Amino acid sequence: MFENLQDGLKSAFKSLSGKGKLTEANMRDGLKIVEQSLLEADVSYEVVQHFMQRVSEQAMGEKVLLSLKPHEQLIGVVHSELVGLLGPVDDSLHLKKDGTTIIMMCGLQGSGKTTTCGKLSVLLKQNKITPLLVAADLQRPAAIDQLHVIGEQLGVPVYSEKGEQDPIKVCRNAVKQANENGNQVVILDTAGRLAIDEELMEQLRDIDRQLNPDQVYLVVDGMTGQDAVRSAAAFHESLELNGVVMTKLDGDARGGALLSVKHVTGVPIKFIGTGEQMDALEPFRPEGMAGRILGQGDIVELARQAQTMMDEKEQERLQEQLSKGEFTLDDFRNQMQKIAQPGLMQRMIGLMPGVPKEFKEMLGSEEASSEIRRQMAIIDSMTPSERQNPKIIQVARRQRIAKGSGVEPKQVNDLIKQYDMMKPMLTGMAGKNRKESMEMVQELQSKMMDPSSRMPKTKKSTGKRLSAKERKKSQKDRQKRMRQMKREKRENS
Ligand SMILES: Nc1nc2c(ncn2[C@@H]2O[C@H](COP(=O)(O)OP(=O)(O)O)[C@@H](O)[C@H]2O)c(=O)[nH]1
Ligand SMILES: [Mg+2]
Repeated sequence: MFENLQDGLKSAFKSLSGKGKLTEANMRDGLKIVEQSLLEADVSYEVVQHFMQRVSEQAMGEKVLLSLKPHEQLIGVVHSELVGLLGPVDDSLHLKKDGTTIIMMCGLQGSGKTTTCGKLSVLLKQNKITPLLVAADLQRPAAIDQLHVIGEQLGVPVYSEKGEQDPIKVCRNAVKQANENGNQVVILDTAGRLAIDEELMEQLRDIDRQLNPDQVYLVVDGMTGQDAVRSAAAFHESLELNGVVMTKLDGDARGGALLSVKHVTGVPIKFIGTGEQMDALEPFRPEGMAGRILGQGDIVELARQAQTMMDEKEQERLQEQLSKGEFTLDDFRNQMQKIAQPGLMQRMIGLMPGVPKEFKEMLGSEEASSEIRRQMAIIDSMTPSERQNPKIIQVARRQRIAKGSGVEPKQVNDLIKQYDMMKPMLTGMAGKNRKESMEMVQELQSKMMDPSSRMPKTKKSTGKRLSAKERKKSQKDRQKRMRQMKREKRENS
């Protein structure tokens, strides 16, 4: 997410690190890079000015300039100013205790309204609430079908009236049905247009007046940059929005829209869409987002997503099993299958703190997911008793399993080794108190952070000493790199 912005900010901080105490001139240079990165990320000019003024005031102060690690102080300042720019946010849907809560979704065509209706249903269902989705986009016949497909996929009821021309009528009847059926929440999927026009606004205002929704959300496409901000301003003018859902932040979005919309329009972002899958909607938290922009990850969101991978019953069952010291290859396979869901791995990796970019790319790559699929195939080729007790897998069995899953016997071995490493860690964690298990997670994390401990090496050292000629070449290369680095340092300072 927002890689260019991340890189830009990183290079700004890097230019200041290792300098000890900073001069005002050093700091000004660093801040210039921060400003440049924001502008390149398509943050609105006005927001950049405001932001830089606040950051500069603090950065030029004694507290930062005279501190021992000024660049770390500056990161802290930028972090808190980002949080200030994005928040405060209230990600509650404000559901009524009694009666039906009506949520109206609006936005331009293709912004992700219908998809977001489905995603919101997933979040609601996690809280044991089944909403009624209403097909109020009557502009395009396919829109009704699209909502039905999503409803079916998620097990959520959809209300529609084929052939009806009046969206207000459809919405009214839908609310009536929700009341009768006891759906606590009604989500209206309204029509959009290619561009903002008065007719669209009039239709939406009409629905707003007649249905009196409790929450009105605007869905904007985060990839469209400042256009998203402009459309938020226009919709807010007409409808008094309660919040924005910014979608498609998983793609090439540069981050400018996300950072600008609250300051420019006053409407907070409530949720962000981070993928086409139905579980790719996150409640928006400014602290977490600031952390991600600064490359520090977002542990809270990571934990939230990890939790949604398993329902309560499953978690309980696994805990109970683990505390008895049981964790079979079947369980191992289940865990892998969860992680292998399309898009999930990439999203989770993006939230991890301190993972180097190349490593992220590797873990999120197609290769990594096909590796997981391969591992699942290996387990699938085992008999139930082998899965219960992998110790019985010796040469002959190993060969049979390898053949069955189309891998080399060594890969079967590797998988069992991995499992042997995980099992004591997981079962050990089950009986532990919070502090102890956090220590274990940290240990696991530091193992994960050390790319050499997990990354398959592309070029393996043979352990042989290089020939004289090769040594000379490698020395030359190193010297060249050093000279280049020195030159860059001189140019930057
Ligand atoms: N990558 C990505 N695609 C999305 C996201 N949200 C929606 N889309 C895609 O955007 C397209 C338009 O979405 P749709 O919900 O039909 O938009 P609508 O016209 O506003 O109802 C579809 O192809 C969706 O899969 C998102 O968060 N990330
Ligand atoms: Mg739609």
